[in-house]
Amino acid sequence: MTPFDWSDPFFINDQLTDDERMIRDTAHDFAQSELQPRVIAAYREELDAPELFPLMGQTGLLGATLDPEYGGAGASYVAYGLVAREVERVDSGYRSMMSVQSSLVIYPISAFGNEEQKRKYLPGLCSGELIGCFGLTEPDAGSDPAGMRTVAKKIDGGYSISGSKTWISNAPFADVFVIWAKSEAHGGAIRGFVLEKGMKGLSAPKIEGKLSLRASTTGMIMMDEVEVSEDAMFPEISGLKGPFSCLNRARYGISWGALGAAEFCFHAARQYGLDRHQFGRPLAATQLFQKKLADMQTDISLGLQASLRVGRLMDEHKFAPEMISIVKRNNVGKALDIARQARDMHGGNGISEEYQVMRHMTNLETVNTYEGAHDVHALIMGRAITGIAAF
Ligand code: TGC
Ligand code: FAD
Repeated sequence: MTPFDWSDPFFINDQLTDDERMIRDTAHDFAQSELQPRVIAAYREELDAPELFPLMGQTGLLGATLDPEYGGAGASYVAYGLVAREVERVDSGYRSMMSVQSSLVIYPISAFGNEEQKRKYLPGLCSGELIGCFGLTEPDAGSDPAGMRTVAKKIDGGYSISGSKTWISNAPFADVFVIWAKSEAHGGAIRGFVLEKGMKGLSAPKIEGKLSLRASTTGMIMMDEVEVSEDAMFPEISGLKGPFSCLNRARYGISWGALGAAEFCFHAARQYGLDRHQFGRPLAATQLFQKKLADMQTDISLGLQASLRVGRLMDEHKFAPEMISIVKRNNVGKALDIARQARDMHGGNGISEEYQVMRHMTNLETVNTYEGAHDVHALIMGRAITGIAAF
């Protein structure tokens, strides 16, 4: 009989290619050696960490799936998911920094940009010399981005962009801003623009005082008649399918990442239960404790297997966005439950920064909301099941 591996019940490891295992191990070593030693203080003090981008870039973690011609690693979507899992095993905020850069900035420039935009931005974004952000959400348009108010007016030789974006990861220290706006010259259709730090009328104040994702910097983007040339606009892509195509990639990565955070919490709860004695025996010797661990292991292993399947379908260009809604919604929701349970299973120690489970728990509250809130993904699935949009 094959022995059971409690930490990899379905042998995910055996289902990966040699390249994917190598990328995962590289990401794991980087996350444990560079990110783990910083994260407790970074979270406590809400530190900005732009210096992490070149470190991630040198390790090949930015733009992993991009063609090497533009600075990427040409890796599979499964490999990208494995990187997200290893980074988020340390902190969702660090994964956020990485996945915004890869899926929401590098991806749209590579998929929708003209050759000049690709040559100008992609190598620097992949090396981490440039930092990018993605502005879709607005103060009055979150789950419903079609309601955005940011507008691009045609001027001589280009466009003048006005409006505000909020809750934008990386914005306060970003060099490159991918901005979605309604273009008057295109009948109000949503178009994508690449703005640069230092443009007149552009500012990106930090949002202070988050109680979640504190190791990731978040800001607003204020645009007051920011003038850009014609070639700042993505030439072809029009409508919400532009930004939504980017979200597909980021949401998929999050489905793996959240399970990295969940695995951290599961492993920590298991070890705590083995080490901690009450009533004359380890907590792990109690039925309730074991049931909780069994539920965690079940949700993590089913979720990983599902994300691996979706990743393989993405690599074969055979995925539908609703598949991604299933794994983003399920895996993040389950990871949040697991982190809450792990916090409880650590007793009083569970609220201490030292044990780290509560940091994961509060981070996952954000992950459950951004990139399509949990219930919004249910509605995306509901529309596909019934043919009726219930938004
Ligand atoms: P709807 O009518 O459904 O679609 C409009 C057009 O878009 C196309 N489309 C997609 N294309 C590619 N991929 C997808 N997933 C797509 N979903 C829709 C669709 O075919 C249509 O194309 P066309 O050619 O006919 O115009 O649009 P709707 O306005 O009814 O959308 C409803 C809904 C709920 C699906 C959508 O608005 C939604 O997903 N809302 C959630 C918003 C969201 O996820 N925001 C994320 C902001 S970025 C972020 O949070 C980054 S945090 C990252 C980090 O720090 O890690
Ligand atoms: P709302 O849309 O107001 O939703 C509030 C609640 O109502 C949710 O529970 C939602 O599920 C529910 N709801 C909404 N519509 C319906 C409906 N029709 N039926 C039933 N329930 C509904 N955005 C970016 O563009 N770029 C970024 O880099 C970025 N980074 C972020 C980083 C952080 C830390 C956070 C917190 C957010 C970030 N976001 C970013 C924004 C994020 O995508 C939005 O917060 C998210 O899409 C939800 O929008 P909202 O906050 O306006 O909530």
